[in-house]
Amino acid sequence: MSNPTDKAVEEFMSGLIHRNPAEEEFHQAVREVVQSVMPVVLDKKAYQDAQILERMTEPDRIVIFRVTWETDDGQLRANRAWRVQFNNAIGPYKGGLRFHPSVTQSILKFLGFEQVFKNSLTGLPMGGAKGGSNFNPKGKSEREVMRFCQSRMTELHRHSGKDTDIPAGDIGVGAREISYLFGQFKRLENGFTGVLTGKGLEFGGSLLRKEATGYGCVYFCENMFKHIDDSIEGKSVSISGSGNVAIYAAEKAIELGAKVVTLSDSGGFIYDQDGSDQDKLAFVKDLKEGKRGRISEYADKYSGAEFHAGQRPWGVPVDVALPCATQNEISVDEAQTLLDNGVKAVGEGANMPTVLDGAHLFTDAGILYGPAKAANAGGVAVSGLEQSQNSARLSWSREEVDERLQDIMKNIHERCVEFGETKDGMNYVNGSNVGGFIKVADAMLAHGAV
Ligand code: NDP
Ligand code: 2IT
Repeated sequence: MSNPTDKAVEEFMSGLIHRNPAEEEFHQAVREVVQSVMPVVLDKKAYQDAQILERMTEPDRIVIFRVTWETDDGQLRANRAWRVQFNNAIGPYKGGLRFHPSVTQSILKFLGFEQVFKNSLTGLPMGGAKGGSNFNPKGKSEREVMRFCQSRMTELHRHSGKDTDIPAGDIGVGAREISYLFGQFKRLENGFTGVLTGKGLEFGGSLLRKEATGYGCVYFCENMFKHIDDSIEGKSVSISGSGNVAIYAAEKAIELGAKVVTLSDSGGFIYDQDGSDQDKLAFVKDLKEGKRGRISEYADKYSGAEFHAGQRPWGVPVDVALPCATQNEISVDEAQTLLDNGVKAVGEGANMPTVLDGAHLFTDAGILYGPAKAANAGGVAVSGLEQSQNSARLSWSREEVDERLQDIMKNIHERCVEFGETKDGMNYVNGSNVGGFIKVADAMLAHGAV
């Protein structure tokens, strides 16, 4: 290994892996960042003296607790829950909660770590955190979900607060769960504060928070296209997932004149060769947000669409791919297939949806590759705007929030260009990692040994 940067990355990673055994997702997320920021660290002795990388990869704290709750037929159940408070150098801890049976500490550490850089990129004063539980909301009754959320908040409220840590949604945590969590927080604290974001509009939520991640992802793609004098208009788009992020990414892409041909869930994907439209999306919203149904029902309803059970959508030739389901949902082979089929842009609505070697393929091919911490930052950005509105005790119009969201996505793009464009071309991975890193690292330097 002749290159000093590569050598420093490997030395750092071997220590990190030793300290955090069997946390593969966390290793993956850290490796991607360290590959980008190591040249900056090697160039600045103050970062090395302050052990900046070692400190930024160690969460401030992790709270692990048991959540006991009762089923409708009176049986007791216990789940494990976490809150990973990763870094509060530039603002109170901020990040979502994930309820999914696959949740582990490694997954929440990777998500919390990513959130630190993402939140820094938004330009808003937010630190990074993530939490969640291996609880599976699927198949549970409304009352069971409510009892789980209440029991979870009974512990979590000690660690939350509008100036301490502000949770929000993620996979398996939407408006319903946030509402139950908020209700219990309010009751325990005897106070009405903006302690969660993604709240209902009736009790302190922000217009456009629901749409923000998906819309923001498409705005980021449009900024990438603009940078090469192109546009998403007229492009074919494949989207994975059919949850909060996927639905609103599809809505905005269609509104901007793109043709959305796929959606998916863990059961498979639908291919709609005619392209989806706002009416079909209204059906999906009702199916997923209301009835909690399966995406296969789209193909039952619309005869032009096919359902491919047990498969992901990346084999369909498209101009733009928007992975909006979960981590590591684009394998190396799938990344290669997308490239072979002529993909021009990939915008990551989900967190870390592409395996590391697949991400390298996208960057090396020189396509427009918008990594998650830049492309999906619109959700947490509007969460930040929800907090601002709560503090000011007012609410902005939909147009006002949308304008701010568009500005924030444009600024994030500019920051990526500032730190990622070289004579060899544009590298959004380096741009977002370095752009997010510097602000947090400098704040930590300023704070001294804490
Ligand atoms: P939802 O729970 O609303 O939807 C998740 C979607 O992804 C569902 O269609 C689900 O299918 C599918 N999915 C989840 N896990 C898997 C899996 N292991 N394999 C295949 N499909 C899966 O979550 P969101 O839309 O909120 O989140 C999607 C992604 O976006 C996540 O990576 C999240 O971290 C990220 N994100 C979310 C933000 C937000 O504001 N909500 C902000 C930024 C990023 P099924 O129903 O079958 O499980
Ligand atoms: O991954 C994410 O950025 C989120 N799930 C949203 C976090 C938030 O605090 O709105």
